[in-house]
Amino acid sequence: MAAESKSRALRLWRNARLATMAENSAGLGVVEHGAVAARDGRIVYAGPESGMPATLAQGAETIDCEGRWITPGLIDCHTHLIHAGNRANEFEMRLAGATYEEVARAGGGIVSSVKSLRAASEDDLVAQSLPRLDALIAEGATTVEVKSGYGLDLENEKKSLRAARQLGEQRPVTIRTTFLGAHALPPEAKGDKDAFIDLVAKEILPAVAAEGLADAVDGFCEGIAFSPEQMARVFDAAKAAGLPVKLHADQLSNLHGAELAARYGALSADHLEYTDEAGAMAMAKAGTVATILPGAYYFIRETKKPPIGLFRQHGVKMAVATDNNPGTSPLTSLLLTMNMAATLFGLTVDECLAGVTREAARALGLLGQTGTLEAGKSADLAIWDIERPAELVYRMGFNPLHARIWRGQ
Ligand code: DI6
Ligand code: FE
Repeated sequence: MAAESKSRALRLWRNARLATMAENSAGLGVVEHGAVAARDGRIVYAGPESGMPATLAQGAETIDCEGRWITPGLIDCHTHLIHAGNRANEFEMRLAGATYEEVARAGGGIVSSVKSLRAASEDDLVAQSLPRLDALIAEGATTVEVKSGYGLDLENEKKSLRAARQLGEQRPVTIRTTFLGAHALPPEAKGDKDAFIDLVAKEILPAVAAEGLADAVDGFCEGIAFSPEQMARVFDAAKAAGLPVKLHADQLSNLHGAELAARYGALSADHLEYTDEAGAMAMAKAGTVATILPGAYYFIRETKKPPIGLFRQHGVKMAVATDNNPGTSPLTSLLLTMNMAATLFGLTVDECLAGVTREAARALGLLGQTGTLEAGKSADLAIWDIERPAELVYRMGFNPLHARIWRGQ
């Protein structure tokens, strides 16, 4: 009996080609004749099949991958997956000529999603968001970050984060929650941004943190949202609550959000279309990951590209994510997101794949747990019917996933 349960806990995927994405290996960390072994949901070996300790093969449940590629399970490190309804109507307005900022200033935009979210129950939010999560999972996602930010008061922010946690109970996937209270000004704030930031920093954030509902804190630093000074007050509250920070920075203009994020040791600064060299240098120094969000760039027809060359030059790590949200990126495909990052911004195949695995894990503070195929990490794998990794970036709207493994299962 004991031997039987032991053997069940040991699983071996052999006859595979691996893109380990390991930090210290060149490129994708390719292993041509590779195997991955996992015990109790953790990787105990990932490398050449010939170098695997013989004891691992004994009693293991063995899966012949028939030469398929194995990558780390994909990670979407920036989503607003929990939302109610959609904004296809605003899409139509923009097609008729309005800009995203004009739609927002006319009372549409984020605030219209706030109205929908407040009207929805927690269970309704979960039910509406599960199909989006399922779309990510169907393409091999094993970890997904989910932000609040459409509640904008204590009850509705908590409801959003509880709904996000529920997603992780209803599906075999790791959910990381981020409190995005400083996303937009709710109607009841009557234009007083400072008073609202006080409410977020002094009441909502501490309460959310005390209930353990958030793994990190984010904000929208922008002309149509909050100033760097206001964001700093939220970040101070996050630090006081012991939570790491991230920032929507320099998406529509350069308010030096990247530098602000770096100053607070942020896990990531995200969007970054208008970031300048000083911002890139500050991020490099702080180890803040640049999260590239080509879906939003594409969807709002932005023309200013994030400074990929500066990120490379200064050694800023780059993650790639969907930014799934109803207003600027109704995108639920990490494969298509990689294609956009390559085609629109010139990321290489290696950068794209690192961006949705290792660097996405880093952007969530999870690099010790997932994001590469290395002993000690969670056995989060994606097995693909492809001949070469470039195919994952190359196709548009085709899913070559063969199997997805989350924590060894
Ligand atoms: N930047 C974005 O692109 C999204 N949020 C943000 O801070 C847009 C969210 C929305 O329009 O609903
Ligand atoms: Fe976003």
